[in-house]
Amino acid sequence: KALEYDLRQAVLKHELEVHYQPLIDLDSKSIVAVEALVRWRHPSRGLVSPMDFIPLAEETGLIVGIGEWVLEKACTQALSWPQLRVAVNLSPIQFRNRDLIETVRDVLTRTGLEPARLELEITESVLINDASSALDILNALKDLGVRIAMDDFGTGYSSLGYLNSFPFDKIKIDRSFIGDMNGKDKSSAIVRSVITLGQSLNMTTTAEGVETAEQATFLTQEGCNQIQGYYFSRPIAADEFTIFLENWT
Ligand code: G
Ligand code: G
Ligand code: MN
Ligand code: NA
Repeated sequence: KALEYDLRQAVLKHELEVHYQPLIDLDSKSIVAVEALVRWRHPSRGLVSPMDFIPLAEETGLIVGIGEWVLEKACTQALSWPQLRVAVNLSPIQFRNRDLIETVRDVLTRTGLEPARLELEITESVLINDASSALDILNALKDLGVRIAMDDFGTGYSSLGYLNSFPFDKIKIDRSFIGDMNGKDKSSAIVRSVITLGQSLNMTTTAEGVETAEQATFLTQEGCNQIQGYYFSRPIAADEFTIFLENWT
């Protein structure tokens, strides 16, 4: 309850921040996109991870307002990085909210961000309960011109058939597989086959949680399109990201 009160206050007191993590294209070695990740700068607890407040925000419904704020913030910020796409995470609660399509359309109009530069990340869980309405929502989002990424791929319960049935532009391979890779092991085999799957379905593949040069090399050899992880940068504040971008060669 105390935390719920604090979270309501956080929104009013502007204690939420958006941090940004680069996605690197392996062909061009350039930064092609950035993922927006929310943080809470709590007056006494310090920087609170979304893992510690998104669940509460979901239970209380606060996620709808917070999510819209993150979306608008990220789209506005992306205007100052014109060469990049911006990826924003959507909670299943936001996904099922009846106003989602209108909200996304309004934010695009208000900010003037080109829709094709916005990528919405959803997890497999949104597809499970009601696949036919999920398909309607995804198609409506696609009609706005935004891109859709399947986040944390491999951790949920959805079948491979879902990849075929839903209009995903990108598959983000969950970082647990990347962290476990060791050349000849099972995780490497899974990562390799997801990359192949993405290629045959004409979807961009992104590997998350890349922390070492070895992982980056393996992913490059296997034909992964983009990588993201601490090896290049942790999620950082917008000002810091602008400098990071200027120094990237
Ligand atoms: O940045 P990281 O620790 O910091 O994020 C932890 C989890 O919180 C991840 O699963 C990430 O997808 C999620 N997350 C981060 N930012 C947002 C956001 O703006 N909206 C939603 N729904 N989830 C987010
Ligand atoms: O669920 P989603 O993929 O949106 O979450 C992104 C999360 O992954 C964030 O918490 C982000 O801080 C974290 N993250 C990003 N890069 C790395 C990495 O290289 N290693 C680890 N362990 N976590 C990472
Ligand atoms: Mn994500
Ligand atoms: Na992920």
